[in-house]
Amino acid sequence: NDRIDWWRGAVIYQIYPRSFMDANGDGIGDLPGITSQLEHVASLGVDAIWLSPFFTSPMDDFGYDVADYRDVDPMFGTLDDVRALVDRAHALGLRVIIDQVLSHSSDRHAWFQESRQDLTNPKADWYVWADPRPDGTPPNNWMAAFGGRAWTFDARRRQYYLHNFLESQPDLNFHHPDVQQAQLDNLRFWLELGVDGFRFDVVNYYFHDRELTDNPPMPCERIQPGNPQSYQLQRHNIEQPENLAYLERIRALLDEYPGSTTVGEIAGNDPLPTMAAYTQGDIRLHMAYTFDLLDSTGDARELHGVLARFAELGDDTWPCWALSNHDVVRSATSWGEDRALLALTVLCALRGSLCLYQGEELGLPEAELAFEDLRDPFGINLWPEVKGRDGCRTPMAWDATANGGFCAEDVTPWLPVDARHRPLAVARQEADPDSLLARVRELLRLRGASEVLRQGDQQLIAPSELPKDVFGVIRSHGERRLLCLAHLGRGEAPVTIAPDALVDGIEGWSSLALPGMPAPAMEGRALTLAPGSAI
Ligand code: TEU
Ligand code: CA
Repeated sequence: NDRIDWWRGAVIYQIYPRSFMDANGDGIGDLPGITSQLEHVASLGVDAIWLSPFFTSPMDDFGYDVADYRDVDPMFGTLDDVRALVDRAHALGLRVIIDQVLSHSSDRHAWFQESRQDLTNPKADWYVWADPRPDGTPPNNWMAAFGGRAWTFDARRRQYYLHNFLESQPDLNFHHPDVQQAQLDNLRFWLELGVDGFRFDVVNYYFHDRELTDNPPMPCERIQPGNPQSYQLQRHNIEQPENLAYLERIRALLDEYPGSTTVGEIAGNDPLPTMAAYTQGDIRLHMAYTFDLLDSTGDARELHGVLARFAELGDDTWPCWALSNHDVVRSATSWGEDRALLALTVLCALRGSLCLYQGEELGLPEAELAFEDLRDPFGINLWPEVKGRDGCRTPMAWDATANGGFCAEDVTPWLPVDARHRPLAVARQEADPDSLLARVRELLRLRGASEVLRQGDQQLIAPSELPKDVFGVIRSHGERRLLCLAHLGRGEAPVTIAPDALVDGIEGWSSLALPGMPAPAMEGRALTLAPGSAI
């Protein structure tokens, strides 16, 4: 596995450091805790890990507010703990991708502390400052993702600063060449330390329109009630053309480190074309993802719609698909608790690289939390209209003890362990050869061993050619073609399909046993597929 393009078709396991494993008994996960559990991750057969932020931070957004890009928050450990983690991962055959939150910093970053002093200091233009309108109101109508205006007034400078997220997450001004260079230097620091790549937070948010043009209103049907940012199209606060050239500079840096990789997170109103543009030609990002599948509920038409729209943008692209992460409802809940394996099976059929989120291999459902237990500012600020992100961030379930083995039983974990997670804990599933965990290992082994699945082309089958609720793709690589079908209907009725009618010019075919899926009934050259199954 020392290929330079190992990332193409790879499976990446996302670890949320606060919630993976607490090694020092303070109820918060940490780097030594992660290192101690990497064997579990390696046993799944994944290629890499992605670590959510562990950098120095006041934790207003749980590390997505960085106060020092080159150090570790004491809560998580030290730089030596990062080195030990990277060494252990490499010894286990796992690459290490770390989160980089370049678009904004914490307001406690030294850069912002300096920038806010006056209008003339050396970092005065490192953030996005603007004068109030004559009546004292913010310079334009932009809204923040976590509630309220995207502008906060600073009494010392008598100006507003831009923050697309929390007030304590000021946006850096990427139009400034020194900011561009400073962030490239930070990336180099981590490449020198030995990491294999980066997951870039909101990689399409780096640049804003310097004219500060007002955003247009959102079409009514797309407004999410209670989420103020969804009331307007994010047209001028993010997603500016200058970003393309900057991503090429990032790529040139990465190319100095053979085998390194990048995956960009693309948020906003119309992310699919951006994902295509950023990965096309393999000169900017290696991979990118959007929330389109993360928000899916496992409906055949919905899946086809997203993938077809992306496919139209060209095949010279490389997506990284995921169904769960630290921002969205866990897939075992959004798809249904009885469909956790089905969800991962469908995911494994797709062209692109994949992300798996900690606990997804166990089928953990979204945790239910009382308002008093919430910690996520997004969930707290917009409660009760918007369901926050704490439900997918509760501690990993390692065993069936009170705190799921995440921390000792007499310690209070930073978020409570959901009682429904304990019976699904790793130790429980290890003891059961028919567990979801066992199936997921088989499934990932099957995907890993298949050149067609990892690297092959993909042709989507139009819903009109398939029975209702069936999702299908044809993957191909060289002479080999693989027809992947899933019956995503929730009713009782099985469907019959003739593969010969779907794949042109085949002379013969055989069906592949999928872990945990009933063998399809075959009659002549037709297959019968039960609801909730895949072939
Ligand atoms: O997420 C970007 C983003 O768009 C989400 O915050 C989204 O708006 C929200 O989760 C509602 O679904 C990234 C990180 O993944 C997230 O954890 C950070 O809070 C955010 O950026 C700010 O850094
Ligand atoms: Ca700890």
